[in-house]
Amino acid sequence: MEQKHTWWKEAVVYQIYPRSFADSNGDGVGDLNGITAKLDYLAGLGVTVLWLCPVYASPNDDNGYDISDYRAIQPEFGTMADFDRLLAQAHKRGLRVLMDLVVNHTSDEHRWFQASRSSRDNPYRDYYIWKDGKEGGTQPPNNWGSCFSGSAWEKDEATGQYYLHLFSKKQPDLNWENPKVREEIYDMMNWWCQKGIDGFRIDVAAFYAKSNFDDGRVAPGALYGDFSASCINQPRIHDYFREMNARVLSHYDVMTVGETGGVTPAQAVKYAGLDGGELSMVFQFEHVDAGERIVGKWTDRRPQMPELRRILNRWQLGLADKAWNSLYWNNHDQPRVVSRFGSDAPLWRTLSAKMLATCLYGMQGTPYLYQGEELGMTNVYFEHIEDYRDIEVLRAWEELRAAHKATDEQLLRYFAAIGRDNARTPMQWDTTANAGFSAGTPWIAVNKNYLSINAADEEKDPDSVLNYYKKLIALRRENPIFVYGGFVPLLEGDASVYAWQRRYEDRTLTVACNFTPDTVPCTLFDGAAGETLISNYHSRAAGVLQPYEARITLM
Ligand code: TEU
Ligand code: CA
Repeated sequence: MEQKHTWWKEAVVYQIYPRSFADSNGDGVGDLNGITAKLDYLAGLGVTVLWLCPVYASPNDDNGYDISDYRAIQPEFGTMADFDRLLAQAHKRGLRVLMDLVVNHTSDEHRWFQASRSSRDNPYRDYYIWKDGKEGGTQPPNNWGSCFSGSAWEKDEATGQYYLHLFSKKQPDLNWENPKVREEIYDMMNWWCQKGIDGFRIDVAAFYAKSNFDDGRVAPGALYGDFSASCINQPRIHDYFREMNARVLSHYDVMTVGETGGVTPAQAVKYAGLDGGELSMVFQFEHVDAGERIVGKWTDRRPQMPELRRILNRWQLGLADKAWNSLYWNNHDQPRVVSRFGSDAPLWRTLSAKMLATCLYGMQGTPYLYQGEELGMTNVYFEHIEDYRDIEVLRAWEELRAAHKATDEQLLRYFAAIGRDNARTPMQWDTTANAGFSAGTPWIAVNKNYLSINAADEEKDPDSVLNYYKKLIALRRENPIFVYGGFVPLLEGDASVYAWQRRYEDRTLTVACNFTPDTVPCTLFDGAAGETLISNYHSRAAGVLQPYEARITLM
């Protein structure tokens, strides 16, 4: 099928982690009014859609991904009136707004779960997944481990049964088999759509359907079984998304992006096929999961470009004319891309951040920009466990130490390399106290490098990462080939250079990125009559790409 032209294919999405974006009242926590105050900055960047990580009422066990009321705003973030004002002010500037939809699980403090756990025969019991334990109820129903360490089952003494939580025990999984649960969710989604939001980013969208409750495979050295074979991409999931589409999404001009860890390109075509029966697009994880893992998800090894290329080319070609790709390096769960795939050493940071940007915006799909990525913000390199706030890191620290799976020093190295808090340190606005994020004490430490990496300085510097992003985003807006051009891989055996072409009508874009700090041979741009649209170097050298050089030409 041909790619039909739609606004969400042409969009550039900017992801906001509200806790860490801008604090308007000095309590150390970013908030809605803080975001509203920065809308001109965002519009100036050229992005067209904002995605807000959860701003709903939540006890904050997992920073808002544990929701206790889907129709209320977290008081730390402001009020519903503040939200309405943010939405109106964003729309006034031509910025659309996506909400985060977290409906694989609720908070254990949600009134549904409070009722559900109160007795075995209350009307909300089947809103969640309850099972008898094994061995006279003393052992969990199966061996599954939770994403945040420990068993995925918690025994609830009130009724003697176990409930399922694939994430923390304060995030009980909803029972999607129950049509009443689905109706409640569709009602709530319709309520937000009627408020005028422009779509949803859908949290752990591949996990809703559970096919069986058999023990999972235990990886070598792992403490628990893997739930994937029973809980990820199970056949019923597509019934749910087709139903959600019919009951909610198809009634509005909205976009959706499903967070689908564990999908292959073939599965993505089912979720995000061009027939539009389910979702607009999905987030795949293969490229951010590249590279060797040491203990569970933890590692400090760096992935190599050829593996990244194999993965990304497979997605570009696998979805071509069948579905639509999302393009991202960063989000609130990932380390900073310049630290992981580029180099944050002062000599290379700006060049490699621009190279990575060129690479992403040169592909086909909708790009997602995570707050601070446009500045080339880096990992924070916390040295002490006390610096961390993320439940995933804190639980892994406890569990892996107790089980002697790694030394303290190794764990701190892994967390520094890939821990989620690397993405969650405050946005670096300027050189004033706390990087201009807050007049109070930030809930998590500011990266010490804010004096040299911040938006105010980068606005003024024509060679900054920020101004490079503005240029890339403008190029995409002005040249439909960036959005709709087909993808043709080049130099597939090269160890250092990732290159491809895009073709649209009678034009050709050539994109090449040197992923190394070395000067490497490359003749792609020699003698070609193409016009350079963008590069992170002012001049070219014949026969080579310079360290971390990236270039896009148009013929
Ligand atoms: O993340 C889901 C997910 O599978 C992972 O990315 C997860 O963050 C972790 O890295 C597992 O090792 C989503 C949200 O993006 C994340 O912030 C939430 O913690 C999680 O769902 C639960 O709602
Ligand atoms: Ca605040």
